[in-house]
Order: sequence, then structure tokens, then C-alpha cells
Amino acid sequence: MNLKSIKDRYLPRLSPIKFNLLVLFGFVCWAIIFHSFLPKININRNMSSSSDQSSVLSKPRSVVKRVIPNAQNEGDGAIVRRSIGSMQLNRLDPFLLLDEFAVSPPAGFPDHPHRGFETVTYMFEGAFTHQDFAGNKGTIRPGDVQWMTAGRGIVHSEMPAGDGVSKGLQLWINLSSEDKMIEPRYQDLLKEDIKRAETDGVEVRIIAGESMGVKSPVFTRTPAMYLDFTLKPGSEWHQSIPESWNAFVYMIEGEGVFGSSDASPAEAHNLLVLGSGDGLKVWNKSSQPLRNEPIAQYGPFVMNTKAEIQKTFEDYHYHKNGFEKASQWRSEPVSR
Ligand code: FJE
Ligand code: FE
Repeated sequence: MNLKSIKDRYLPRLSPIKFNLLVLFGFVCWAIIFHSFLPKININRNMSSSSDQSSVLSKPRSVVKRVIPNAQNEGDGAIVRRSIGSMQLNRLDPFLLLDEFAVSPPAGFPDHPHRGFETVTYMFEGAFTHQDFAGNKGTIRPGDVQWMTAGRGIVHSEMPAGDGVSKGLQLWINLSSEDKMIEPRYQDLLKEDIKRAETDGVEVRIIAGESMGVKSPVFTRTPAMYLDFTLKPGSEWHQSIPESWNAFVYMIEGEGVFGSSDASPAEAHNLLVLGSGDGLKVWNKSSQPLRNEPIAQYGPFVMNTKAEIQKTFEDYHYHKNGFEKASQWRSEPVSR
């Protein structure tokens, strides 16, 4: 086959190669005291010794349950994937509900009341505007968090701002009986104010609690840790979690291996309940991305530079550098 025939045969059929390889994965890891309503532990003091150079875990936690939430309607036409608070996982003390929401106007969560717990809203895409009966008003955008303590009572609306779809996570955390009637409070965390830390391809945003020696300023009345991790391909992380705390992982994007390295990978929208132990091991086993490599393509030859393509023409034409057998070989007729 000469170059002209290669061109005629293949060029019309080949389009530029696009790699659609998801290389990041993020997960949110929460941990909380098992009997959260008993001791009042200062989370920072409690955590400071434990954290967490991809630390040595003597009793790593395993995944004891996987929940794959179905999309359902909530509020006024809003779509949520409810993992905690569903039939599959009614409660994970003190977590009452976890919704991954996707909402486009005019849908939303119009005026409704809350009492006796906290809501934590973490935005991924779009924007959400919050208004309450005490005159508070604000909009959160991707990467921002609103930590709201409803306490004795709030009536509010949570509506998407802008035309497109708004996405995020909302978690409800119970308040102990003595805290249920406290004054309502907001802790707004803008993306820029959320501390980040990074080592060896592992990035963490510390919304509450501590990781990699970095602490969040958020006060969690019910002791809690909220970490958002992104692991590059091939990286691994060991995160300490206090032994008596309930913990779960929610997968946002990509594929992650949790608990043991031969576990089947978890995908986006999976919630993993962790068993007992002193921490969590996690791997991103996806292969290295090819995204940043340049492409020079001519028909069935795909290299990085034009010079390499020129060299490839020569190699193929003169049967060199890998094409040696091309001079002799012909396929056999296929019997029909
Ligand atoms: C609501 C019950 C509710 N999931 N995710 C009844 F839980 C809600 C509610 C939400 C909610 C709000 C956001 Cl921003 C994200 C959510 C349930 O507020 F509105 C009604 N009527
Ligand atoms: Fe609400």
C-alpha cells in the first residue's frame, strides 16, 4: 500500500482523536463522633495528634455499605439524589440527609421552615440564593459553602440564581437535644477562604476539621470533619479519622478505590459507609492522562510532531524501524 492509497483510504474516515479520559476524582469524607450527642470534643484538639501524613494506619476502615441514590423530586420541581435519608440508608447518626441537587429555574426550594439541625450546602456549579425571615440574604457560587445552624427556627427559601443548572450537595447534621433550640447562625465560607493543602498528587479542601496539618476555622457544634479530596492518577492517600466517629465518602467525579486496593472502584454519586478503624486508604488507579501531549496526525499515523510523521512516512515506505515485515506480508483471503 502506498502513501496515496493510505491517504485515500483512511483520511476521510479519521477525525482528530479526542481523549475523553476522566483523570480526577473528588470525594468528600466526613467523620463524626459515633455517639455524637455524648462528649463535647473540641475537634481541633482532638484531631491534632492524629493527622495525617499519608499516615500509618493500624486499623484501616473498610467500606461496609455502598448506596447508589436514585434521582427524585423535592421542593418545587428540584431533582435530588438522596443517599442518606433514603430507604437504603435511613440515617447515619448524626447525619440525617444528604442530597446531591441539580436545579434549574423556575424549580427550587421556596419558603420552608427548619428546626433542630444544621444544613451544610456545598456548591459545584451555578449559584444559589438564600433568603430568610430574619432579613439575611446571600448567594453562594461554585466552591462556596453555607453552614447554617437552624437551631430554634428558620423560615427560608433556597433558589437557583441565573439561567443554567445549579448543582451541589446539601447535608443535614443533627443537633443534640440541648442545642436544638439555640439561636440560628450562619457561617458562610467563600471558595477563597477555604484552606487547601497538597502533597504527592493529593489535594484537599478543608471545609471542617483538619487534614495535612491544616485546620478549618468553621465551628461545628456537633463535632464534624468535612474534607473534599482530589487525587491525581496513580496517587494514594491515607487519611486519619478518629476511631469512634461515623464516616462516609461521597464520590463526586471519576473512579476511586477505597478501603482495600483490590476493592471494586466507586463511581460518581456513590455513597460509601465506612466501618470501624483509625482511618481510610484511598487510591486513584486511573492511568496517566494524555491530555497535555501534542498530536500530529496523518491518516493512520498519529505522532507528536510533523517531523515524526515525516519520519513515519519514510519508515513505512522503506520498511524500517518496525515496518520491516511490511515488504513480505499480505493478508490471506477470508473465506466466506
Ligand atoms: C424543601 C423538604 C426539604 N434537599 N437540597 C421539603 F428537604 C426541602 C429542602 C431541601 C434542599 C435544599 C437545598 Cl438548597 C438542597 C435540598 C431538600 O430545603 F425545600 C422542602 N419543601
Ligand atoms: Fe432549607
